[in-house]
Amino acid sequence: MKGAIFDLDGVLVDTAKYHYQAWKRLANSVGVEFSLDDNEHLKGVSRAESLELILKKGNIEKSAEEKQALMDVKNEWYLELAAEMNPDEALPGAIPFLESCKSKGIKIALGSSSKNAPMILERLGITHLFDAIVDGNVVSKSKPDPTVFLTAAEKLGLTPSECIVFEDAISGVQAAKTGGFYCVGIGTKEVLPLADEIATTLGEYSVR
Ligand code: B16
Ligand code: MG
Repeated sequence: MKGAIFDLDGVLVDTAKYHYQAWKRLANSVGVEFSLDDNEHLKGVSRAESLELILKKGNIEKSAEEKQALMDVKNEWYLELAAEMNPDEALPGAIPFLESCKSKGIKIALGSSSKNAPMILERLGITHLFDAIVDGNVVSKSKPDPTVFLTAAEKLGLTPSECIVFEDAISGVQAAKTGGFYCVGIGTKEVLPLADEIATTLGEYSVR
């Protein structure tokens, strides 16, 4: 492995629970039920496409302006929940794993769908560890499209076969595999059957 590409939410930091809470509140506010299982299909998916999935589930039509207002309110709720975040909310083993990659000369990139990624990296105090940051502000095609990971590899000056992608989302594992990457799924085999291997956390992966 010459390069390691990390998803953010659910791999490096425990923000997936905040996305879930904010989407559930938003869905319920427009009369749509929203379960943990529904949430699995939103992980890694952009804000706009996540809203489309919720509206589709409820058979709800909204104008472009109404959709923008709903996305804004969801993000406001998400940011309220994430406001108190500090380095303790990095997932187990995540920061030591990034540091050990760095010390071995492995290039490090972020491959996230989130437009809030730069703020979250700052809160965790880990921005300086990244050689490249590709997020929802840079790439408009959302996972499962592989563009986010292909752009990250390109920015590192590496090919997909020289990199490993670490992902917790069904859409993200699909994106990595479509892009030609080896993919470590952070989670369970049941949820992420397409991953090349599974680890519960990055801490668990680093000790192998
Ligand atoms: P935002 P990741 C993704 O981040 C999240 O998994 C997904 O739940 C979220 O909707 C998406 O970012 C967009 O996030 O609303 O902050 O722009 O897992 O690709 O790091
Ligand atoms: Mg994720």
